[in-house]
Amino acid sequence: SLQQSFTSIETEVGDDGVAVLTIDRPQALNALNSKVMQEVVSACLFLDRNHPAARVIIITGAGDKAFAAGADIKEMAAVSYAEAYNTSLLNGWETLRSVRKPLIAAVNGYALGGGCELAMMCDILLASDKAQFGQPEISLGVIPGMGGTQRLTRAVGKSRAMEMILTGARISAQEAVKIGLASRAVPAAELMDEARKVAKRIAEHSTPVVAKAKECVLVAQEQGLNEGLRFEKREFWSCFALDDQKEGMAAFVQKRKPDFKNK
Ligand code: CO8
Repeated sequence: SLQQSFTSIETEVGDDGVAVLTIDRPQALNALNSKVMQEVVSACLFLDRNHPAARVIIITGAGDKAFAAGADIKEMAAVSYAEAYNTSLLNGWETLRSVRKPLIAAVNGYALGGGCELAMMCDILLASDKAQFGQPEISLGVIPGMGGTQRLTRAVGKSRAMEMILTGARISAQEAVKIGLASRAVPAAELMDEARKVAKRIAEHSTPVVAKAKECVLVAQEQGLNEGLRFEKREFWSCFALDDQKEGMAAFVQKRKPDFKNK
């Protein structure tokens, strides 16, 4: 089963197609130690590949203080360069890139360092109005290492990314929305309802078509315009190989709701 022997995360799949994965180390502000990494990654892969009932995955943090206050500093403090290099320290997070189902970050509090980077690895970033974002690595004598220098720069542009990464200063949820890091900020008490609402809406659509759309948007972040347009066109054409395209367009013409079969 899904929850298996997880000890640092909680998982739950509703009958509405929405899975919620909660990082559950509130006493350490949900700091991302290697256990959390293994569990988040293996839960996401399982939900993605082996759990058709889960169509969208929401990632959030336990408690009302933190989404995740970064990689676990206590675990990293004594690591040598050789160990970091030889073990590909924290590289496991990159596995999340292979998840095809949409990931929504419901950022309920601090999203700092690796926490901000995890949120940015998700496809949609919703923030509680109490959330704070930052890349404070510089004040620990390191730099972001889970994609922060790349994804933050793409999200908010060079000058803002430089300011955050070089000063280590935190920004508010409102500021994060203003600069395009988060799509919306909502009152803390409404965050999970709002995230579910967005997730449910996505879950009503054809799973393979949603996956194609997600992949195309990610290509926009990763490749140049010509490559991206070529990729999009091919994915668009390939939609016509799906029964769901026939159903979606027939439903429109017949003025009824589509009944997607995900094939
Ligand atoms: N790691 C480990 N423990 C943490 C972390 C963390 N990142 N953040 C908080 N905690 C612990 C605290 O040590 C404390 O534990 P204890 O009670 O045992 O002392 C507990 O959580 C509560 O924290 P505070 O008492 O500090 O709570 P405050 O409300 O006073 O402060 C802050 C909240 C401002 C969020 C503060 O905790 C803080 O500054 N935390 C660290 C934030 C940070 O620097 N994050 C970046 C970490 S580095 C990183 O993420 C690198 C990622 C790149 C990896 C690259 C891999 C290739």
